[in-house]
Amino acid sequence: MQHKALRPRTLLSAGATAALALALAAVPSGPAAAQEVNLATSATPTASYTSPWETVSAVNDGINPSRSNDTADDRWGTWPEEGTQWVQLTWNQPVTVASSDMYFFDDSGEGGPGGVRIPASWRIEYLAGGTWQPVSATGSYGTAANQYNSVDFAQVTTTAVRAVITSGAASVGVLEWKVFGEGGASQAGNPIVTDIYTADPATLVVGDTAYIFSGRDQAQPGQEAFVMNEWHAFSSKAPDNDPAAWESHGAILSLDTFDWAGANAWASEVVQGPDGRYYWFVSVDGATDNGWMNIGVAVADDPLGPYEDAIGAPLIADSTPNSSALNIDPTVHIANDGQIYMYWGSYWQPRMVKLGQDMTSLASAVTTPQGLTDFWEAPWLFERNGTYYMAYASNAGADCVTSSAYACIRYATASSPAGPWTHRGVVLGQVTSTTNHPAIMEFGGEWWMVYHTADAPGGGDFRRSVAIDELTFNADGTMQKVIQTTGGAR
Ligand code: FUB
Repeated sequence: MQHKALRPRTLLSAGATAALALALAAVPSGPAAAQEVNLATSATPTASYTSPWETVSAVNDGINPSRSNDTADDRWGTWPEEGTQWVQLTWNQPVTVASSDMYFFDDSGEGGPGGVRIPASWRIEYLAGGTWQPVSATGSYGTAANQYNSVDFAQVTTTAVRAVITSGAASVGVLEWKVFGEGGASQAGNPIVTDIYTADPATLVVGDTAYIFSGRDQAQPGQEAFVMNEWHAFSSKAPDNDPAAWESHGAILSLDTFDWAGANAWASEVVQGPDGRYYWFVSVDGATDNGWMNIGVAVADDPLGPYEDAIGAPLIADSTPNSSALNIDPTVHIANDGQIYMYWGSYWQPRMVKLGQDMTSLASAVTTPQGLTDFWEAPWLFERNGTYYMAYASNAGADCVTSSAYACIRYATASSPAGPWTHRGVVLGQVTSTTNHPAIMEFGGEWWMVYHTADAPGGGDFRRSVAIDELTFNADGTMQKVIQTTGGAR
């Protein structure tokens, strides 16, 4: 499925304020300035008619369809009503919009003939002074199946747009409608990706670019299990919790890269090795492991790949002496003296090993680190001012969680990356998903905590979303507890 979080198109920068003063009228296009985001997900959807078993909220739920007869998620349709129908998006504050992506629903071939088909024609209108006006489209209104139909138009500032759809062979329907622009309720704010579900972030800074690598949660609504087959990448020159700050690079690594892997593209980290190449340490299930996990390594010359399996087999498996009860969540760090350390583990069993300079071999026995109080899983190792920090998920302690089903992020410090560790407290409280997972980076003198929650529309424990918030150090090197923010709260 194609990821299309942000389309770097442009709007008039002065448009929002000026055009609002012009009584929400259309204003001409102008020079490039602001970056667009999909504003549809912050609108309230309504429709001329909705089939009783379908829902109009499907049109702006942020879920990308895989094809026009994709019924895996909710959809909007008008069967048995035909003729001219409309679906509308209304914002509680004016927005300035200039383009749209429309994915039509067509249920032919879904266990019967179905009553919804690609329409004969359609157009976009916007509310101006209490009346509906057609937008001035710069191209034609496409009616292709199995893809988004993109329309650019002279930007308008308005509180509502609607797609007026004329049926052809049967009733009409929409799987997803994106409307790109700026304004409305603030779009800044976590989670930073809402058109797919993302989890287990890992950060990497290379020059002037910050990267977030994440897993992708593909569980269907109500499905209480991880379904994770690929890893995605996002980059930014100015990291922030505004989704517009992040460019999506789509799925750049999948289970297919590892011939020996069978399932579970879980938590990972990308690290630049001594040879300058990028090593992506991943948690994956082997093809025949029946639910137990391994750590594999992929390698590439560029942070965004293409990646290939660096070993052709797991780096860590159940057969590795003294491995963890669940061999997941690798974190790798090259210390100031050049030695390379990897920590990982779950089920209260952290583990540590030194890696060879090739990043793909073990250079020590596996040991059990000391001092990681109430460790559950998800370690993240980094260094600041000569002190080593280990952040990790914990599911114990009244200072941490309301129930052991959830996790906070604790941290410990040490003068050596091998420990021993001294527990320092909680740096990130319980989140809305049961799992919690830290990644920490410095960029441009600011520190950031990247994690995941269940906060995206339709989210849940198995439909998580990556978030980012500022991380503050005290003068003595301890970390303040992160203030978690959501949509526009900063
Ligand atoms: O996403 C699957 C697993 O859940 C990760 O490996 C853990 O860190 C937890 O987030």
